[in-house]
Amino acid sequence: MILIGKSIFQNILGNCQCKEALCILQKRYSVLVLNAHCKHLFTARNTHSSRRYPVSNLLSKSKSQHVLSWRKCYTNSSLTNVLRTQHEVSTTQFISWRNQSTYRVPLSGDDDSKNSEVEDETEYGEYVREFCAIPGVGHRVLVIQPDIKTGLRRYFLTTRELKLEETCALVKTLPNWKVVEKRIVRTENENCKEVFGSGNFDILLRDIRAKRTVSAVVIGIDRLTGLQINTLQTAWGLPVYDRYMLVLQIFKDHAQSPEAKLQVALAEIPYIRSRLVMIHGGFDGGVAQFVGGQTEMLMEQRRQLLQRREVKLKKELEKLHSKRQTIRQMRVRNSIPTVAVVGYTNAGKTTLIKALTEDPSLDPQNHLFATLDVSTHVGVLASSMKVTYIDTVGFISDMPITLLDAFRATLEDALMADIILHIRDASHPDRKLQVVTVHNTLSKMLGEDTLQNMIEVYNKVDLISEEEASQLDPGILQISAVKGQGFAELGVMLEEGLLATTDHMKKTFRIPNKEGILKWLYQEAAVESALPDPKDGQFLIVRVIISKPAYGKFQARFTRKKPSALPNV
Ligand SMILES: Nc1nc2c(ncn2[C@@H]2O[C@H](COP(=O)(O)OP(=O)(O)OP(=O)(O)O)[C@@H](O)[C@H]2O)c(=O)[nH]1
Ligand SMILES: [Mg+2]
Repeated sequence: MILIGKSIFQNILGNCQCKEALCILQKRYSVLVLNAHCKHLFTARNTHSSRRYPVSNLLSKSKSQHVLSWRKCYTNSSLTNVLRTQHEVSTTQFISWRNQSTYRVPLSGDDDSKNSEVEDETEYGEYVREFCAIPGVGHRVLVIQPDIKTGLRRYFLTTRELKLEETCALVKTLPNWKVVEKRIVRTENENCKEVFGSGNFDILLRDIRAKRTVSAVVIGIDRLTGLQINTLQTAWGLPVYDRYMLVLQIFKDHAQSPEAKLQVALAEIPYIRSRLVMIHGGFDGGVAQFVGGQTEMLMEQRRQLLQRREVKLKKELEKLHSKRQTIRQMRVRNSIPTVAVVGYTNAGKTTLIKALTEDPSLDPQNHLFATLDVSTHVGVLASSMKVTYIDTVGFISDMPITLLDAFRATLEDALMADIILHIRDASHPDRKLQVVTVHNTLSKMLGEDTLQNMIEVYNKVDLISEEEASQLDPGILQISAVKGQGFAELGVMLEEGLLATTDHMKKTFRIPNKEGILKWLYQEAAVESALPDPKDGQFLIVRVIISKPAYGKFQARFTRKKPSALPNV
């Protein structure tokens, strides 16, 4: 039993008339099932061919007993359902022409809505395999960084060499991917079909064909068009990837929680959408010439499928999101101030939180996008003030906003924190671009106001010389998350910031030297110090940081008229 997909049919149609194509297929396969995509392609080709054959005519003349009716627009899985119920076939295989692989198609049940969900999943799975699948064995990669001098993609605050290094770092983050060669290639117009001008393109073509050690090419551009990818892949005979694809794969690889997995699945959809549009929207060769009528209908079906999937994923995410909102409300009730730690990927966010909280669950790594899940960790400042640190996903330059959009809900939630702590990597040669990237991304996502409650620090100063340190932006605290350098000053800054942005206040009480009140204060507030009153040993002078509600409770419980608070120190 063979189920023929669009691509294989398209390939056969590419070389002959419709009637002949059908004959070839019938001879080749004992049972022939052509799905809706084939139908559309076939019809489109038929109306454009010099010899016209109505599809129904062809079918009725067909000798094969096993060609299923095309009257209904089947997707692969609804066809498999027909096969299962009418032909008692329990499994079938799908042949994909593009990646030359054969894989099983799950058979759907009888329930209609379940069927359509399974259909969607199966069809979507095809797109993923076609546009996003990478081999598990890894790749030996040639990284090409286009040298762009003008236009929106020109290098701003960075250099082509640094950009090349970052693209290589992305490649190396993927398991079993190795950079075997890297080069910078000049281009006048990176938007053209071949990305590079004819001279450089020919040199690349010659070199790549001669190299047997290279199994894939990565172009250090945020996003290539479908047409560009097709053109380069055809010319070079190797898979070609852009930075979006790399980041997407890293995200897929690092996503652990259900939430992160859903977000990555959501981030994948715009990528697939753009690839489908590029192929069927009239920009690419092949099917583009048949745009109109049936092909438009097919495009519309696909658009709706992607939309359905997007809505479904967003709903599932929303469920998790509301769960997190409840946690946030609880946090507010418990009055523990929050600090969201943000920054460029690999800047040291997780390392710093681990150092400040000693939370063993945190696992900092020398990888790009090691953290994809928002997580919270409670630490205590020198003043005994409890703080919840929120670890977040790192940013990267040229990150397509569609990719980040998938993480927006979680980030927005995290960034509702009382303070945003921006970790800059002082040791990175690209630190200026990194800082601007973080600022732009935050203000793009959450508005300019977000930056107002932000504290910034330079991390990794143990890796730079004193001279380099003196050239950093003055007025920004320098720390080392690994060595603990600057932690005292950081603690003070956080405390001051939190006192300004939350309802917490510093108070000094004179209380009787009995266990009861002090115990209560230890439970409800952060006790900085509790010392005997030098004037009267029967009393204690207690310095606390206390929230407004807790202060209200203190007054109601332990003071009759006015609070016996001493003036703030
Ligand atoms: N020498 C030195 N290395 C540091 C310092 N802070 C972090 N690192 C290292 O930098 C690498 C990245 O640290 P992470 O804490 O995972 O960075 P991150 O910002 O959480 O990265 P993502 O989760 O990928 O966004 C790790 O190898 C850390 O050991 C520092 O102050 N000094
Ligand atoms: Mg991290």
